[in-house]
Amino acid sequence: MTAHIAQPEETGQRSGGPALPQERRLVTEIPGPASRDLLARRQRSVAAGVSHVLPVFITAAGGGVLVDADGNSLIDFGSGIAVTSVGNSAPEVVERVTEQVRSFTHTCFMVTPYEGYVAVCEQLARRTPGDHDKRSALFNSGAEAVENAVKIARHATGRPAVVTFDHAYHGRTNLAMALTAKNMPYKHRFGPFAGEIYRMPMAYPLRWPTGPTNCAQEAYATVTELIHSQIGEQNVAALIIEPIQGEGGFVVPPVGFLPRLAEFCRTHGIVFIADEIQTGFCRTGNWFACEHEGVVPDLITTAKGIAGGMPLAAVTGRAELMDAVHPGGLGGTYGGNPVACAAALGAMQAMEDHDLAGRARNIGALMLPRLRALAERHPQIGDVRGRGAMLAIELIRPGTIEPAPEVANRVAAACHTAGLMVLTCGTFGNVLRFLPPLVISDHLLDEGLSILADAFAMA
Ligand code: PLZ
Repeated sequence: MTAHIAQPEETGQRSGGPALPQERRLVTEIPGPASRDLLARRQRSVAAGVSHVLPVFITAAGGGVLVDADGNSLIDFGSGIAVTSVGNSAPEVVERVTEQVRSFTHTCFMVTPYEGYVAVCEQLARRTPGDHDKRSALFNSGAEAVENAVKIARHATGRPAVVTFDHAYHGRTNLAMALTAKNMPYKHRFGPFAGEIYRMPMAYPLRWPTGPTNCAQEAYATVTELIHSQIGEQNVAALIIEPIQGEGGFVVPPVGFLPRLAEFCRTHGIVFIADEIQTGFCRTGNWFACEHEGVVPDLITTAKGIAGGMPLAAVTGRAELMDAVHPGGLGGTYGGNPVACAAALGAMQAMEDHDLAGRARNIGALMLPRLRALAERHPQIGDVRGRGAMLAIELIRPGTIEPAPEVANRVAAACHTAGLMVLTCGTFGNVLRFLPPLVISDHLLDEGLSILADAFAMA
């Protein structure tokens, strides 16, 4: 017999969004019978290569909770990988999307344009770092934005080489895979990869061979020396970097590294691309993570948080670079779809109205001391790091920096069973990351942190 899939109205709610009861509530084991039935259907119809973190099938979400098909309500510390920063089904997003869907769903901006696309580009010019003249182009996914940023940089400079970093993540399309560092699961047997990509050491304080104090200075010296000796500055179109690395382990470069790299790029006519796909839109306590050190990128790639969960991505940058490309050289059928643009305008409105950058700073201020206290008690926690509401702990074997992915996996699994959604990441799979929706309540944050502490006590 097939288990009954609980509908939102049976769990006391007509729909998702912030009106959902902001509580953790477990009514079955995780996953429950309805989710297990759906999992069986999934296994018969969805390709095995597309995986999941936790097979609870979601029927409603909002604020800081995810409600599943069995009527369980889980605390969300993942935001669908840093996407629903304004919360799931945020009213500002729902209203604008509903209105747009009723008016028209698609024309293709390259066929007959519409205002929403232009309005999103105006907002991007206003919100991204730097007060220079800017242009934007809109796409569907982060990987597509990254591909296009590289196209634009190569076209504008007439140079071939692109510099990327250890632990980088830039997506799953062919060029983006080439830029991404980690083999499993992203690249294994998917080559050959795009050419003219050069990987440099990353300023990773915990793992820098001579220690964190020397990291910024030595990493900068190594990177610039390698670019000079192995590529030649004049052959480099672009350097692409995440201001805080995401999938690669929430690696926060030491202060000074990013500004010096940006300066080096400026000196040599290299396009500095900040990939803010995970860090952008208030996540780190500023609209963009580059702002923490006053870095002004030439091009910036955005996606995820931009549109409250609707698929939208952008490349924004200096007008002279963006406009270097001939008409027709950039685009795509769905890029800047009107419904996604309406969602983005609603999401940015919500970020501004509710000061979500400020809220991200509050979340950091609330969580960091608790995570540091946990690290005092558990020697497997080798590092606590992050900014705003983009935080992580790295698990190691006590007394070493040897990665302990099994501890990360055990703690994550215990959190999931207790109704807390957490994600892991890192080149070595040994980092627990925390990305709550910025609209989550203090009491859910607090309860989530207690669950995490209990999970550590058991691990
Ligand atoms: N650049 C910095 O974080 C996406 C990947 C999830 P897409 N990160 C989540 C997965 O396993 O596929 C990401 C990112 C940074 C680019 C991307 C790619 O964005 O929208 O997933 O293509």
